[in-house]
Amino acid sequence: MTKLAVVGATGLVGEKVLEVLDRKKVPFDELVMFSSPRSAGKEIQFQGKTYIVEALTEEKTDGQFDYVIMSAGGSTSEKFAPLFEQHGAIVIDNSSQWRMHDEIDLVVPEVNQPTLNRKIIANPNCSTIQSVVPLKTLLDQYGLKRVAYTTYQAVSGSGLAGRNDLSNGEKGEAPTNYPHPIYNNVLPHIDVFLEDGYTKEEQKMIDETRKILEQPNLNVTATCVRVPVQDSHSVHINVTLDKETTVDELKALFKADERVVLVDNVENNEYPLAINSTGKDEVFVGRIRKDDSLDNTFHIWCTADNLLKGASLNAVQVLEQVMKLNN
Ligand code: 2RA
Repeated sequence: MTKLAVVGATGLVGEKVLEVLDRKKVPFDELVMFSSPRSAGKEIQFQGKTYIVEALTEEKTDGQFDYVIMSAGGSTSEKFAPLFEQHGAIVIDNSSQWRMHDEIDLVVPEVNQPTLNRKIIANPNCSTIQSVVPLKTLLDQYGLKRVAYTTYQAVSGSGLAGRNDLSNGEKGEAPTNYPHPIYNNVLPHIDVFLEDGYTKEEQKMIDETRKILEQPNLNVTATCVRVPVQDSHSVHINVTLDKETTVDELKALFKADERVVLVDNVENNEYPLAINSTGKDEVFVGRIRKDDSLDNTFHIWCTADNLLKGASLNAVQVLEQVMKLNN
């Protein structure tokens, strides 16, 4: 008897989690959907049944759950994930709350396995998830010396409000979620600024890349940018390898690697595009070029659906991974 909880079931990512659970026919015997008190009572149709979303309370964490997927923000996860864990559940959390805790696994199933030191597993940041998949391929084959990211992140990464700001902007209305208009604009500002001038989003990519790839001394830097795109993040990865190789070798490597989809035929204007990634599970790489300004350095363009592989799909893949470990 497998009992599953989805916390944040009425949110943008939570809705996608349900969609992926259904599409992948993840096996469970009982499902409970939780939300904040504000959204409690909402009816959700799922696999032919009507579910009434319940307000999450401390008492309800003692519901004999085997697995919990949380997409409800850091403060909710800080309070409730340990309670679910104490009552025996394995918790997969989409917030940034637990990611950098030493004893907590930070998992991208194509890259690493959970140790389950704790029964809380953190889902990485969306722009990190899509980037470490091709980087793992390069790490295993050539070793990594340095990574410089520039991201072009969709507004859905900031939730429904981001989408509203994009559509409001089209109507010429002032933004609610961003410090400046996002419509017809590009904002080098995601999350809050830190004392060193980096943003929290940029620091997340740096710290999480090192943790997931188990490369604590890897030289990583990042510039994270919000662009007026509804869904799917694009990331420019400038990567320096430990060993020599060629563009053709890299293309052959990615073409043969089932963890990514190579889209790289510039003669035909074929390269990864956000609009072609939306709704898809895969991580797309292309526009692979040599960077002659540094030895063994290459440019890679990477896209993925930030709500799927960047969040809900990765969380469900982690669930499938731990279900396998438990059987
Ligand atoms: C964003 N990665 O895109 C952050 C959180 N989802 O806003």
